[in-house]
Amino acid sequence: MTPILFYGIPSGCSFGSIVALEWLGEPYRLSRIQMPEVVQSDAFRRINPVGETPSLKTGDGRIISESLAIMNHLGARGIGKGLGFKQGTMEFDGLNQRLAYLNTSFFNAFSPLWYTLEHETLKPEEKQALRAYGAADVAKVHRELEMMLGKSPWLLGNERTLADAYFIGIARWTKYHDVVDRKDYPAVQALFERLENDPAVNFAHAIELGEDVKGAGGFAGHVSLEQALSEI
Ligand SMILES: N[C@@H](CCC(=O)N[C@@H](CS)C(=O)NCC(=O)O)C(=O)O
Repeated sequence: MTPILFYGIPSGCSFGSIVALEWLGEPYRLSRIQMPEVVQSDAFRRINPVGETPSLKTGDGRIISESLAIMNHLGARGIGKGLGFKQGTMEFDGLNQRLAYLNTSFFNAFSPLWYTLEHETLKPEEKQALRAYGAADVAKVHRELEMMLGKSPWLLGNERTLADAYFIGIARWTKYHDVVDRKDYPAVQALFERLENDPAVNFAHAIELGEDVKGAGGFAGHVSLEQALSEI
């Protein structure tokens, strides 16, 4: 069966997995999961018991959850395209290190900010403390990424990898929180702009917006959660 990526809307971190699938170019389908309602439903918990996207149903019917695991799965399929590397090589370790950083430090820096947006009952002083914590952390990870990038165009040097695909899905969250000006981090800004001009990133934006788009060739259409469940 054609793999299915379960992606969360609005603005899920699964965005990077959509970009990765487009770059890979192999056939895949998408299943659109509304957050928080559907992602936390009993039906979706049959896909991922922790009630989070992304999850990937592989061609042989297994379910893989967690962005890092999905990226490494897709990376292994994309070795010939330079998207991933053979485990045990220096290049694999480098990619895994970047992905781990993005999936922990970078992702988590935004957590207090999302929490303040999603919990309206917080007291003003609680909101203020969480926002200050998030703002400082988001600035810190931007400083760190600027240092990691140095003069390189991509997160691993001269060629794009799945680390860049995952990066863009998280980096665009600054537009919701307004805590850093990315232009203060020129290498991060350049990477962001390079990716925003990438057809796969434009495709992923259009998918999130519910537009009718074709992609680079691998995308084989949407399936409902019900249909995906019936294939398990
Ligand atoms: N560690 C997981 C985190 C996944 C995660 O937090 N997903 C969010 C969207 S970015 C989600 O599905 N949240 C459920 C909700 O909003 O109810 C990963 O990296 O895949």
